[in-house]
Amino acid sequence: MKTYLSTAAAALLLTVPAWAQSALDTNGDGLVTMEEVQAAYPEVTADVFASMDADADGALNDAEIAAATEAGLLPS
Ligand SMILES: [Ca+2]
Ligand SMILES: [Ca+2]
Repeated sequence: MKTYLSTAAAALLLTVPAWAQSALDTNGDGLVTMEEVQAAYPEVTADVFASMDADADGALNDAEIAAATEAGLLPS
């Protein structure tokens, strides 16, 4: 049982934290595109999206979503 518990704990640690896995990522690919953002927040414009997309790859990763949320650009 002890082994089972530590294995479960390790699995939990390896799992992406719930807060990092955005509900915005509707197709679950780990990136949030402008379409996915706008599906939830139609008021987010391309300009706002671009300001959230720090590395300008056209999608938001966990770090960018966290930063955008912290900056108040996305509701948490
Ligand atoms: Ca996605
Ligand atoms: Ca990006």
